[in-house]
Amino acid sequence: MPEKTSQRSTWPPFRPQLILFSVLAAKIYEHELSHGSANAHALVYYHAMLTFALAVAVLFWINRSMPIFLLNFTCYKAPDSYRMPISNFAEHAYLDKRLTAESSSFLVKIMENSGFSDETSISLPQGVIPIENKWAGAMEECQTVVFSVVANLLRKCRIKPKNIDILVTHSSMFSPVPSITAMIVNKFEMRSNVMSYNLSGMGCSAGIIAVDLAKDLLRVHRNSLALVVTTEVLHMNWYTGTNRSMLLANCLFRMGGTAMLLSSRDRDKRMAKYELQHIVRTTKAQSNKSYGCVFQDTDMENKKGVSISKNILNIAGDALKTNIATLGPKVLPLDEQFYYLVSLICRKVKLLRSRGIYMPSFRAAFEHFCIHTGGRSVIKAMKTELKLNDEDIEASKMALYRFGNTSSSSIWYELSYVEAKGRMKSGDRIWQIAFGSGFKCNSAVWKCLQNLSSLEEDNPWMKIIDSYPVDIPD
Ligand SMILES: *[C@@H]1O[C@H](CO)[C@@H](O)[C@H](O)[C@H]1NC(C)=O
Ligand SMILES: *[C@@H]1O[C@H](CO)[C@@H](O)[C@H](O)[C@H]1NC(C)=O
Ligand SMILES: *[C@@H]1O[C@H](CO)[C@@H](O)[C@H](O)[C@H]1NC(C)=O
Ligand SMILES: *[C@@H]1O[C@H](CO)[C@@H](O)[C@H](O)[C@H]1NC(C)=O
Ligand SMILES: *[C@@H]1O[C@H](CO)[C@@H](O)[C@H](O)[C@H]1NC(C)=O
Ligand SMILES: CC(=O)N[C@H]1CO[C@H](CO)[C@@H](O)[C@@H]1O
Repeated sequence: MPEKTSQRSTWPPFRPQLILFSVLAAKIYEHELSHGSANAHALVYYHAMLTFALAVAVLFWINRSMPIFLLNFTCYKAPDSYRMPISNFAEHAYLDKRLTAESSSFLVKIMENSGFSDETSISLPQGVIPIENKWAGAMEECQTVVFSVVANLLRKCRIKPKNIDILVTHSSMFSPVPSITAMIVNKFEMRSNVMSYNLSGMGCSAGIIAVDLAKDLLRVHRNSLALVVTTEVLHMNWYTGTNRSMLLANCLFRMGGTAMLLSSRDRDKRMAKYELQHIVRTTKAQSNKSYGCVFQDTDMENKKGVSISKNILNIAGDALKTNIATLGPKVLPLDEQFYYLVSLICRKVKLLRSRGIYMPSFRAAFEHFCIHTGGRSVIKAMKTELKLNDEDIEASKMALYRFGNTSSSSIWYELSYVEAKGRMKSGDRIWQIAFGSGFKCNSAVWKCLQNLSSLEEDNPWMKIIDSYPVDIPD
């Protein structure tokens, strides 16, 4: 069963009652007219109906679904001194006396096949050998990323911190007391009545959940501004045991973070970059297999780590199918929906048994795709599954290559890539798909509102974009 989508149908309001009422009114009016008598009566009814129509129009206007705009966003770009080349990583692995020789070579082998460049970054405190799991280091990493993206964003949008009404942060593994939202409110001296929410533990796909929450809050509190910050702090997560599923997580993640400014103010439409169209959330946590797929646990030596299951691809595929089943009807053109429906029926009545379900072509519904950088194999599987071409997955591949698995913020690095390439045009539709522990698959659909310049300052791809795409052998 697809999870209930977050787009509730409060629109239009009280539909059945309204229709019944209109029909009754019309019948009475018709009856009066057909009897030819009582012109005055008819006039009264006529007026009553007019009043009624007006009331309905006002009600619709009040309840109209409010557009949510994305004004601007920033992605963290680490300075060059934070680089973690693969050779460096190998040194970390081999010189760490806590790791067995076997574990070290396993880590290095994974790294060499990761599709990462030598330019991905980790935080400075994490760069010491052997890597220490120190709280102070984690705090420093978090503050470096979060303060930098928020400061840049506020500057970009020329917004004062006091103008922020809603603040939502997300970090899956790192949950300090007081929370990251408090950290931001303290640093930027926000208002005392700012509505702040910190999400944690919700995995790599929860950047979209944070946007979803902000969206709902913006609809309730009209004319507001929401700041959404999503990041992952890696510092405390260096695993030194021997369980391979847990060692995986040492390799994959890199420093990164995103801040975005959402608005429900009508006047922001002229300036906004994107308008939010849909958010579809799917969780597969009902099933034990999905639930245990990405799992924090202790190994036999009581060392804490996050294990990543071998069949993550299948589980992700499953979650994706459920997500698409809800998203498809909202975005696909009618002919694609028709083929999909026919193939479903054929399968139900056991016609064409050998063929699978028709996978609709999402290229008809979107111009750009931002697929979570869950690793080379994930991106490759998505490409075949969704029938995409090389250009569609270019942003994902390059973001993985340059920035690594930046968890929940990866889809924003990809969006920046498309912008930096100068491909984002007014009216383009963008699909962001994120996967994460739970197991969850979340989609966000945006529409671009203006032709975006490729020369924007503060794009993480600025200055380097011309050297991409690079060829990465499969
Ligand atoms: C977003 O920020 C950049 C960098 O400051 C700026 O050049 C651009 O105009 C902004 N875009 C919008 C739509 O405000
Ligand atoms: C590694 O950890 C996972 C999760 O706790 C567990 O299911 C698996 O059996 C462990 N593998 C080994 C070889 O200990
Ligand atoms: C899922 O796991 C729980 C506890 O481990 C168990 O009680 C339950 O029966 C399992 N459910 C299924 C469908 O296997
Ligand atoms: C990247 O992060 C996601 C979210 O935790 C994880 O599911 C995925 O396995 C990671 N990438 C790889 C290559 O495993
Ligand atoms: C965007 O660019 C296209 C062509 O590249 C042009 O036809 C269109 O008018 C532009 N739209 C806006 C809003 O500037
Ligand atoms: C919902 C949620 O994740 N709340 C967290 C907010 O921050 C505090 C402190 O960091 C956590 O303890 C909560 O779990």
